Amino acid sequence: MAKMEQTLVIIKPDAVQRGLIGEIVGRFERRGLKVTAMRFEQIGRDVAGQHYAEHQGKPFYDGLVDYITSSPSVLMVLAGPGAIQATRNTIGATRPVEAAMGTIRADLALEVGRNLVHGSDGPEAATREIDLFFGDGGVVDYERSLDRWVLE
Ligand code: DAT
Ligand code: MG
Repeated sequence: MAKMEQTLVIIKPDAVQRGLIGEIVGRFERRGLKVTAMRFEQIGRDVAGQHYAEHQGKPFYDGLVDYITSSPSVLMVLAGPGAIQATRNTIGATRPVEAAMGTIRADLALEVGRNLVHGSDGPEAATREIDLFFGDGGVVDYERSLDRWVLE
């Protein structure tokens, strides 16, 4: 079995406004990923700046922060074997027109600045982002009875 991991997902403001929360959460659930934290919140500019610190100074940065703070998001932690990569490839490539068919971004989005969902891009980012959004608590460790049918 791949290494058990946790990853941070943001269902971004465009997805919430478009009524796609259930569709997106459902795709992760159906894949077998386990929800271990979930919160509905409008991200503030300060936290958005910390989350997207790697992009500070890039031409799209201000628009990115405006977008992610414009309306509420759903913040989630997903757990499972290889959860970081599984989540990234369920989401699809950054630019929706380049994303593989069957991914969330290819199926439901068109523009890079309205690409619906965020997933941590590696173990260090996952740790940092889970700490940023759930460092004060909210990640729940629990047994899921169907796991013997999902995990080897
Ligand atoms: P991802 O969200 O796939 O991890 P990223 O971390 O490179 O992509 O960038 C974060 C977000 O910033 C991305 O979801 C959309 C936006 N973005 C990235 N590159 C961009 C670009 N060249 N023009 C406009 N927005 C961009
Ligand atoms: Mg990224």
